[in-house]
Amino acid sequence: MKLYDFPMAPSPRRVNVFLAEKGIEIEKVEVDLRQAEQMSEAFKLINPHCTVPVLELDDGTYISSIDAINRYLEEIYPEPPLFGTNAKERALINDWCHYINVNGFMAVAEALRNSASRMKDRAITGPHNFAQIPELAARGRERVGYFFEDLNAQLAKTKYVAGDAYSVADVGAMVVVDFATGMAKIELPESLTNLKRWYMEVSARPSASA
Ligand SMILES: N[C@@H](CCC(=O)N[C@@H](CS)C(=O)NCC(=O)O)C(=O)O
Repeated sequence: MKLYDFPMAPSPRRVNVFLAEKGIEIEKVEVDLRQAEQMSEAFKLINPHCTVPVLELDDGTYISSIDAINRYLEEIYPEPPLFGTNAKERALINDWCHYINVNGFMAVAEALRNSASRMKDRAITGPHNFAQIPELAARGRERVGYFFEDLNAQLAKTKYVAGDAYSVADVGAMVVVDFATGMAKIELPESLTNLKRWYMEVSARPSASA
């Protein structure tokens, strides 16, 4: 098994943190996004969507979405469970992962990719170029604010994002908070005390440095 990776980017980090939680070490191949290596003809044969992470299985199969990669790893390495231990837990974790992808990750990406000068004409990932739309950057920042508020409200009720146990939903949400506050420079409001309590706890786990 091999992971096509770029450690500075949030999406591969969601797999790297997951691997660290499982205590798994696998071969990694760096795809330098700063050099646009994801757009090369050689990499398009690995992932025509031109994104990282990609997991290559020993039989040459490629898996290119974060959730599919982490689910595959969960089946191969079930301990510790990060996708829940029964039908209800799995459903809630999947629910939150979907919410985090659509309203967290995509909102930060919308804010960043429509404003950063290095992403000119790269407002959306993939093989096709799209121009930036400044209004979408502003909308993305607004959406991230609501995402923080929603997580804060959830974390008033639960210890972790999807319930009492740490799960892949916490991995996703932590990486999105770091993506927002780091690359997109969107501050976490001091008033969101539940979110801050959770964020400090999950960020202190050894896996967070992956
Ligand atoms: N397929 C991934 C998305 C992966 C993704 O967006 N990766 C970004 C890095 S965070 C990327 O490869 N960007 C390439 C680019 O900016 O052209 C998913 O499951 O959501």
